[in-house]
Amino acid sequence: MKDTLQKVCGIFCIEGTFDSYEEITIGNINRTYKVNYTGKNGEKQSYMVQAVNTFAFKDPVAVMENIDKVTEHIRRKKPGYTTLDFYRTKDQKSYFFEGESFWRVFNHIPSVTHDVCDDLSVVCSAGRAFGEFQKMLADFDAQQLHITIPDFHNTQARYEKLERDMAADPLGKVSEVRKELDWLLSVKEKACRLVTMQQAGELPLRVTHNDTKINNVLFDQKGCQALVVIDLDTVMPGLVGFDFGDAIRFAANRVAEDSRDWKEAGIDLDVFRAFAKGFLKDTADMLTQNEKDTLALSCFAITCEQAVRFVDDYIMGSPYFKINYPEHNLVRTRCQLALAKDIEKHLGQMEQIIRNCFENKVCINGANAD
Ligand code: GN1
Ligand code: MG
Repeated sequence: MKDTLQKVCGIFCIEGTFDSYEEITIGNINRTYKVNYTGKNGEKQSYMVQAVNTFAFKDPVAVMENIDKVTEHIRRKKPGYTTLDFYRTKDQKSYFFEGESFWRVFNHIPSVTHDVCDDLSVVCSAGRAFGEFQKMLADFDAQQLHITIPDFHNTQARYEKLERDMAADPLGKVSEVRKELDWLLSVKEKACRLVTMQQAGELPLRVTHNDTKINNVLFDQKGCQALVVIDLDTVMPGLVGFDFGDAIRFAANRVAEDSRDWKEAGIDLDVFRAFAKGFLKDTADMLTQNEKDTLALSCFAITCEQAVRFVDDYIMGSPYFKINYPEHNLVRTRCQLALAKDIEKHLGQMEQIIRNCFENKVCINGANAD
């Protein structure tokens, strides 16, 4: 691997001596490495080298074009705001394509990430970062964006693919997950409601991040203050609920997304409230009534959608998500299912928390929002 990384860094005109590298295991799609160099004057410098997964991203050049446009827009609006900066090759490209491998290199930002977090001020800060991200892109022309993964959060289309794959059942795994599948199919209408509303013109399309796991926020080195939202590969037109729901699905779960203790999965309402307060700080004023009314439901919808994606990948032999052991996607599915069931039970309370946030004008630093 060292030779490949060194070669890639050379192509992106990185100078100095290659010291070492480590693989960053966060992320279920791309392969990411931190490489450490000593520059000409003896200074230590690290870079992030990433191999984009071309099975997930069929047109990675389009991904890079989107990222360039979005980061440029943010830089123009907020000079001095931390952003990812991509290194260029000799011919000024932000990527290097060789065979199946699509490489890019960006700045390493000294920072901390959280996979799970029960510190409510940290959660609130993450919410604020994702809300601010969406606000910064509110005046970005969505027409300029390529659709990097079609129907990415089209829950209906995700269900339809699952149903096709269940019918084909190429590996004979469907009977093993019959219970999970039956439950998911039984809530299909509710899980797809956001998409149905969007199709009926009842929810507006915005520019959304679409992959708002809390570990896609870099925090300062104390781990408290959000610095920047990363992983912009899926920035596309979407619903506000995609970002809100996905963030809650990940950050407000009582256990990790792939915990073998999936029976313990469930919604932590304190984390939910803290994230909502942060997220709504910048977005509250721009949301329509329907958007406000469906924020809690979006958590249920996105959790079901994620379960559909994991179980589908499992029955197809896990071609999409990185796995560490054969049943990894099954464990992830069960964990999402347990979480979705718990969210469903608490929907009324979640809706009340959101209403309280609006009534209290989303006072991020002030008294409790409920
Ligand atoms: C993938 O790469 P990562 O871990 O940020 C996936 C998300 C899923 C997530 C589940 C392009 O995100 O949609 O929610 O795994 N990204 C893509 O952990 O499919
Ligand atoms: Mg991602």
